[in-house]
Amino acid sequence: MMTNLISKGTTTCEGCGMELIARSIVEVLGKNTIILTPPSCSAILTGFGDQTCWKIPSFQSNLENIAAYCSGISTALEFHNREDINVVALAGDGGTVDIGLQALSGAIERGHRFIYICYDNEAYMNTGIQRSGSTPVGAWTTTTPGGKKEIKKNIVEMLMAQGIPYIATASVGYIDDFKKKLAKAKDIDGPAYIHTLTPCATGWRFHSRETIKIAQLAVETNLYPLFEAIDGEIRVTKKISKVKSIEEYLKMQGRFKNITKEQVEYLETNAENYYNKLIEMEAK
Ligand SMILES: Cc1ncc(C[n+]2csc(CCOP(=O)(O)OP(=O)(O)O)c2C)c(N)n1
Ligand code: SF4
Ligand SMILES: [Mg+2]
Repeated sequence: MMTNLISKGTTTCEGCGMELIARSIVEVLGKNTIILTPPSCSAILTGFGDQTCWKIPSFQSNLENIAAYCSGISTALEFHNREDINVVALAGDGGTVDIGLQALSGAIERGHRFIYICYDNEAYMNTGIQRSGSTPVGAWTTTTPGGKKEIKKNIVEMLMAQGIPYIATASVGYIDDFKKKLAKAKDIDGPAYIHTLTPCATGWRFHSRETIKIAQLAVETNLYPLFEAIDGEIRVTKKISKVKSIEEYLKMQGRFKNITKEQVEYLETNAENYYNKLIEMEAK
């Protein structure tokens, strides 16, 4: 198993959830991998000029077109009978659910073989913590100083509606679950998508030592259920028997300082309903 395909010193913030996901990607997929990053915090790993943290081929796309680049690279590899090489996008939530959505949807519709990993830190962090379509209701960002009014976009449901052959959610708090899902995604003969929750100490306003705890709590409160769907068949990969309090999760993060009672109630009801819906779909 390869564990050293990213250099030791990087300039991500202390406790960055995205960096842990990046390290797990190279550990699971190994050196036969081409990694693409858009403008975002993952671009820190790709670097600039002749400096990079990756010890595998890497490519920097634009924010709106990473999936189009994946399509092209994947097609070229297919032409050269090099399907042993993994094509992987590591993109943020803004570059996925907002700005790059059209290219992603198109690449999935055409059925290219590539793995798209969205690391969701729930805002445009690299440019100064602006709200994205993936920012949850009630969260402070620099463009929602009183808390976001709108609800989080459910990109996983959108892509499932497109009939993607493999899709999963993951959390940096359950890294073995992420690695298993990535190993499955590698063997899919078509597009695979993993939506990964990666807390960001800088933008969410918590101490960097709490990254894993917060990522686990998001799952244990049912705010962020872990599941996968292979050809539309859902399997909940982490069953929650004793649901933890959403208030506990919110209190750990400065960004929810001004969340309203109604918004908390919405989060609680929605989390419960969505988890129950997934369990019902699994039973079917
Ligand atoms: C079309 C376009 N709009 C805006 C930008 C400026 N920009 C660069 S990185 C970035 C933030 C991306 O946010 P996200 O995808 O969530 O990744 P994160 O920074 O959170 O890691 C933005 C807005 C850009 N490069 N291209
Ligand atoms: S701003 Fe957040 S996502 Fe970006 S490097 Fe820092 S901790 Fe990681
Ligand atoms: Mg982001």
